[in-house]
Amino acid sequence: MDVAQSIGGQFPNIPPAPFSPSCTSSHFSASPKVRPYIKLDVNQTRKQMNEQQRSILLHSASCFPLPPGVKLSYGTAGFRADASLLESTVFRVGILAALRSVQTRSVVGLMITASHNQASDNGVKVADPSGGMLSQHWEPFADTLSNAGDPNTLLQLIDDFAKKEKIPLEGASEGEVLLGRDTRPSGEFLAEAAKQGITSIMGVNATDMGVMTTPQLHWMVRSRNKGMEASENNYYDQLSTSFRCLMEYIPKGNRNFNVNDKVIVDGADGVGGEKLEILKKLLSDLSIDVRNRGDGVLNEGVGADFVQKEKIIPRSFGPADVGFRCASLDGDADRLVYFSIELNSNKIVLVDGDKILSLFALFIKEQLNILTGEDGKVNESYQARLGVVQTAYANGASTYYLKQLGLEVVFTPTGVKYLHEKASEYDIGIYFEANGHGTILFSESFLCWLEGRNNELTSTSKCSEQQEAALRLLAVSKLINQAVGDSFSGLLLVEAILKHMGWSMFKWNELYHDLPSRQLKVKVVDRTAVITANAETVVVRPIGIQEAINAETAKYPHGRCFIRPSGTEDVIRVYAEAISQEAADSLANSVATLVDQFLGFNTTK
Ligand code: NG1
Ligand code: ZN
Repeated sequence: MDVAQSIGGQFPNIPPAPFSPSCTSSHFSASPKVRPYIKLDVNQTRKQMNEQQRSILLHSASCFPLPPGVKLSYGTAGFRADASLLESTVFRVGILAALRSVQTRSVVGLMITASHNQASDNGVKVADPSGGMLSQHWEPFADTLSNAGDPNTLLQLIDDFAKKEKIPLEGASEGEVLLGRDTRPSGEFLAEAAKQGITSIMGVNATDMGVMTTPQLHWMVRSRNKGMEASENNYYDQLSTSFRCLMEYIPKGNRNFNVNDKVIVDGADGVGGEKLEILKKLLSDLSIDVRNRGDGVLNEGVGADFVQKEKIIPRSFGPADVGFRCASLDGDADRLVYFSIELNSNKIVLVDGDKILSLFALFIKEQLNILTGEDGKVNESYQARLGVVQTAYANGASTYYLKQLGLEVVFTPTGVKYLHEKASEYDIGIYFEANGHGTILFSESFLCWLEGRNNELTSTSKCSEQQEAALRLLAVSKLINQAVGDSFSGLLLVEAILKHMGWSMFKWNELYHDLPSRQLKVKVVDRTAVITANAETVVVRPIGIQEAINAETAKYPHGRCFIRPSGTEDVIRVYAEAISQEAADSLANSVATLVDQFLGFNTTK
């Protein structure tokens, strides 16, 4: 595109568009696509369509000016900020998602959510055709695009990027972006901005899926691109059917074991509560009592992040719930933690993502052993690789436990985009963040082998222990979301495994004892001044701070401490672990003071 030509909108050969949006309101109505109808002669098509595309982009971009002084970055999980600042960013991410769809000739997703953040925030992220996070090599483009100052600069950036990435923008392209949002009040108007962005790329449709959980949208994108049925009902069907299948293969001895069939779920007053109400109707063998379904303030004193970080009973839970298994989802239902309520206290016993991961790893390993023998050799030509992926936030006791089980444990930086990528290198890759975000990935080749093995066993040793193990693993691969961490599939898998083992939550929690830990946040002048290495365990900038952290940590027996800039909040996070809670608190506080001295407003001087 030649931007200079487009200034002033001088396109003599293009007749006026029959439909043209006006920018009188900052919020578009649910308008159709911004796509003028033009009849062109064949030889002119390529050039003319280019100009038409340019004119559409310039026009729509002029309707979404950047708020002054705002600079956003794609971060750990897309853009997040106060919702009032996000309209122009969401519009631009709409353009990006459409370009990604055209380039990959696949369906792409755009989710409007700020997950566990406060209700007044919102955010936007893109689901790639695989259903996973946006390819990381597009993130720098997301950053520059979202911060481009004026329509012409925006146009130039799109043009340069389209040339570099060989994205055809001559008008003959096709694409589709599925658009989802959580229950935040700002979601609706931001979805309109996204639609305008998406449809500013000619040939791309925005399909509004309405309110849904983040994992549902990712699941739909993945299913659509695999040519599978991909409606919300198909999602519920797949989860409930595979859960039923797992329950069918509970070992006979454990079927009547006294495991309470009820779980109480805190929906964080977000989208998870209302959707779980739909799913639970399809489940027998499990009773789900859903609390915080959306009538209170989202994420305020409720939800997985609150429960994990504060370790306090969430709203709507109380003494009557002592003795029950309780679980918390986050605002967009991609995180899951369990907890139980302590008698005569406002404290909870937390069973976090690390313990969910450990339960899953134990179960999968057990089933693989039944199927393939202790040495993991499936047959002469196939060796199944089982791997576990964690971040520096994983409690040291969980890592020790997993390694004791003989599992391969690897670390990545924070953010599921890194964990997911690493986990996909295994035949079965299990990843979880301590905060409860994670899933289990099965490789296509392993699933193919598993199907074959199951067929073989059907003819040679039907209903054998081995065949049951194969069927269980196949059911897990269908139950657990292959696109992204999903609190619903996580919840159902935990419930099925506890039943399978005949375990109470107490027994599960006894797998290992967490080392006491503390997380703090420190406000600093510029969090981007902190640069880390080695999966975020070492700070390389500013110079000198890591030595100071090391000196502080050395004062605590078995102490561990690291800092990193948050990708979702404007803070530096401090994590400390030690042999007692007092020691962990003291280490975290001392390092927070160091952070303030090196980077902050020096309030602790
Ligand atoms: P940041 O703000 O970058 O720490 C938080 C979580 C991540 C991840 C993202 C996305 C912690 C310490 N960090 O990221 O693990 O879940 O949010 O939601 O929990
Ligand atoms: Zn979330």
